[in-house]
Amino acid sequence: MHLSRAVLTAAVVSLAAVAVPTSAVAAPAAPERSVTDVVPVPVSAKPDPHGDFRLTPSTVITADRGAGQVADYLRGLLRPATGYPLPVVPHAAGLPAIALQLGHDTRIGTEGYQLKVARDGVTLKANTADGLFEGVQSLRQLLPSAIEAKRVQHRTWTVAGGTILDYPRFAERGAMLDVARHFFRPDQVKLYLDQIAQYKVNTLHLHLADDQGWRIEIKSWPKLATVGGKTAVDGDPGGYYTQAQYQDIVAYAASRHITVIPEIDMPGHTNAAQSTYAELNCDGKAVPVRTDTEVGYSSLCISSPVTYKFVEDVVRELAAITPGPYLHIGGDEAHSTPPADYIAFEKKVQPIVAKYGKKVTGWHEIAKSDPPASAVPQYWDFGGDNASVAAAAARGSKILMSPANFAYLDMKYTESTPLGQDWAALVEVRDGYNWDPATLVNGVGESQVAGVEAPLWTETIRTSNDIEYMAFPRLPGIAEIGWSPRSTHNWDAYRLRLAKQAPRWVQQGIDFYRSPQVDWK
Ligand code: TNX
Repeated sequence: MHLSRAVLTAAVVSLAAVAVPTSAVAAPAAPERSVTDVVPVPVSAKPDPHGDFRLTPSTVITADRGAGQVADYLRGLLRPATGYPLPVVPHAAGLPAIALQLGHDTRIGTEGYQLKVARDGVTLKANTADGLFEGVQSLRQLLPSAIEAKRVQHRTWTVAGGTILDYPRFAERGAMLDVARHFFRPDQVKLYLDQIAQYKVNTLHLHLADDQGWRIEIKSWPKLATVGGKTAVDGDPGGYYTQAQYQDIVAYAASRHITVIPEIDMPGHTNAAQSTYAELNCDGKAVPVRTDTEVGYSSLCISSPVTYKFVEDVVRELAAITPGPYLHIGGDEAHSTPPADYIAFEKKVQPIVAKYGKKVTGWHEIAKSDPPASAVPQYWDFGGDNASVAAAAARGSKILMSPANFAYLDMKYTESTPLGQDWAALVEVRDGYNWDPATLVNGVGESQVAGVEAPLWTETIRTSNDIEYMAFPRLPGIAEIGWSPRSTHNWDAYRLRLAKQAPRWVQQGIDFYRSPQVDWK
């Protein structure tokens, strides 16, 4: 049936005349956003349709002592698109406010928060600045996606009303960027930090050295960076971070409440060092430079004292510029190191890390060396039985979960994905979301899991757009697995929430993969 505009108008007028609420005439528009749409999904979220809060030019941000940095960050998020001043002040003095409060709430731990959005103001409470920061990431998603625009948008800014109580399932939600196969400049790393922080990722693991390139200045072995840093996969240009640049990245990460874990991979994946310094080879001859993508051919010289001088110098310098508690010592795919030598190497190197005040993390092969309970093996295999990993967990180690067939962001989505590899699996968005870190490895249950990490190896990845295409939309799924309670895990619900993130990525300029498994609209 076709009704003319005049007939429709008359119908609306007559309905209005009998005082039917307007919602009866126009189909009620589903709210664009709700506290239940946040990714990662909160522990509990109750929408309040009467509690929407409107940002205006007179809105202020109040901050308790200790909350100033997060308040400034929030202001920085909200100002470009609104153009409002949003001053950070100690007291609201009757003005509408977003209040950042620090307190003691035993339900939410060190990263949890409680958020209340009501008509007269927004209150965000946490026990720590980390918790406030994670709460700000939720608050941000309650605003229209246009809030992510870089220029002023003339429109209304409504924060969806309701309450959220939220805290993480696991302490560690990480991302890894391989800056060795291809080098990424500090500004590119910072961009990725900003992108991952919005999903409550709290760790960035930087894979700083591999066969094809060495990426961090070591003052006592200067050619590692200046010579070993020149190369990258396929003869592409390399690069390295000076220690000052690395510290600047670490500080930027800290401002996003992200801890950096630096990795020097050894005793394998060391060709860049061994082609630069002849004395790192058993025969005293430098090996040729390699920029192909083979793995497993290199090994430090396990019997040589120079090897341990090298390791100690690198560990000492890296520990001194790394405030986080962990150094990652690699340990994967050491196929050219005999097993007994591998154990001997680990037994010498792990105490060096401890000597410089850091805890050891490394790929799960390090579990074969009976590391101390403080060490965190990072599991990258496909799940099932792994006796040494289960034994490490039984001795008290927590295990970080990065199964290659689910969590590796360098795996292709489908056969026809232009970037990435497929040795572990094709990982569509649903595959990357549908696994449980607490049932992956036999003998490693919920309480023995440190968390999850999504590694991005970069053999085929050259640009920030490439990073974005592989990480989005899979990274938010790994972040949700790490943050949200298992009871909330549901693909059908997740894919709807994920679809609502896309307009935000468009505003942010994130070049994401439009998986056919998600109805992007
Ligand atoms: C395996 S799994 C590696 C890396 C490669 C990656 C490519 C593991 C710890 N190491 O050396 O870059 O596969 O997917």
